[in-house]
Amino acid sequence: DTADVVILGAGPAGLLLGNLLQRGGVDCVVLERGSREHIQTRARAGFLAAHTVRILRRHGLADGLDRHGHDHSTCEFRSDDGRFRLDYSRLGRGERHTVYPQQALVTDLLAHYLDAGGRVRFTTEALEVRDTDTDRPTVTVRTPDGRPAHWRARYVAGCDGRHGAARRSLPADAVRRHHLDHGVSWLGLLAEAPPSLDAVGYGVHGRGFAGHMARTSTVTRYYLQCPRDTRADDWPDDRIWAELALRLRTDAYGPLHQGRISHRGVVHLESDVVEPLRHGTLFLAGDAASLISPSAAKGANLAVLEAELLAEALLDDLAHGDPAGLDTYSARCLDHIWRAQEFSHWMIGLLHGSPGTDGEARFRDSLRRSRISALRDSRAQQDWFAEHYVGVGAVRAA
Ligand code: RFL
Repeated sequence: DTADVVILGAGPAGLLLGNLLQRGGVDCVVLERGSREHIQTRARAGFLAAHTVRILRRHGLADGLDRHGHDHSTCEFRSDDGRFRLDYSRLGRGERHTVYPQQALVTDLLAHYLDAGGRVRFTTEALEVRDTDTDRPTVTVRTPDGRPAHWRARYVAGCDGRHGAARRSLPADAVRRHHLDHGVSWLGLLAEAPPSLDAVGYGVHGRGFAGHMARTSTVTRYYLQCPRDTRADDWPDDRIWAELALRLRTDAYGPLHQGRISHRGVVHLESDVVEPLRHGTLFLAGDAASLISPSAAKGANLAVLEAELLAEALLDDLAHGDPAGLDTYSARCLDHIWRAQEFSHWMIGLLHGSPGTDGEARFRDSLRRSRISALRDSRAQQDWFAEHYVGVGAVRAA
């Protein structure tokens, strides 16, 4: 089988790329390990940056989020020092988030792509990408009936996430990997309950961080910092609600709407970046290029930004014979990626205490407390926060 561009992975990155290439008249195919049902129900992100929404609107792919998404512009911090709110639509660049579940975005992108005649192969796992230093790279896959098959391409776009085949196929001596384990784990929860605050809630507590994020009018995402060796099943619903109540200080600030916990999973806060995002005719985008801890809700937004840059560069090359965009793709993305990584890392420091009671733990806790009070009191700090919190990647001065 052949295609000009073989795209690995039908997440936000792969499907946006597929849409843009298909419209540009490029022969492409998306190979996805999971089933259609799997990708359309996999709940992950929900907060889309203003820049992400602009990209989706520019390409006519925002009908679902314009109909069902809702604006979000406030976060609330609760700590030993009381609580305060920031309305970030009145700070920084005055931008808002749009809350729209990632699985709904994936469903929309897939529908648009198929409507335009796009090709997808579900339950088709990429195993290896070979000959990436030639102009005929080959992807070896396992087909739905378990047999091996090969796809030949002019370019391969690795949008298959951190554990995908694209990353695995990079020669060790051709890329540098940067990795940081933040030493923090979260229990990620979905509750069948309406949001309890009209804000993102950040509970900073001696027992650990707790977070509240709206998803829809009937579903709320919560996070609870947990020990690294936690198994999700260790936490029955009652224990979850009791711990959320403590850390979000419901005795002082009012109760949470409770409901069945429909999903629980442990997320280790880790970040990594592969540099460069290219080897020959293989390009990486989204989580395959850079994993970012979910502390600042940047992952899906970076995936969309990178997919648009990659689509433009591939179209320039394939339709107009101009490879300049492909040559600068990695450097342009890395600029955005490192800015997002830096902010995300800062957020981790803002939200988490240190385990232990020694002098170092006390020192770090005091730094965190001071970081929160600066955010509460300094308008300059609030503007900086708002710009990076709702922005994605490198935001250049106008
Ligand atoms: P995805 O979405 O993981 O899609 C990759 C696709 O590739 C498939 N795949 C393969 N296909 C073929 N062959 C293989 N060998 C394959 N291996 C994998 C997979 O089945 C999948 O369909 O990557 P993409 O497109 O790069 O998008 C990245 C985002 O999904 C991710 O960054 C975000 O979900 C991160 N994230 C958040 N990002 C935000 O911008 N805002 C948020 O509010 C937010 N919340 C979150 C998050 C991630 C979370 N988790 C689970 C880590 C909350 C959580 C809990």
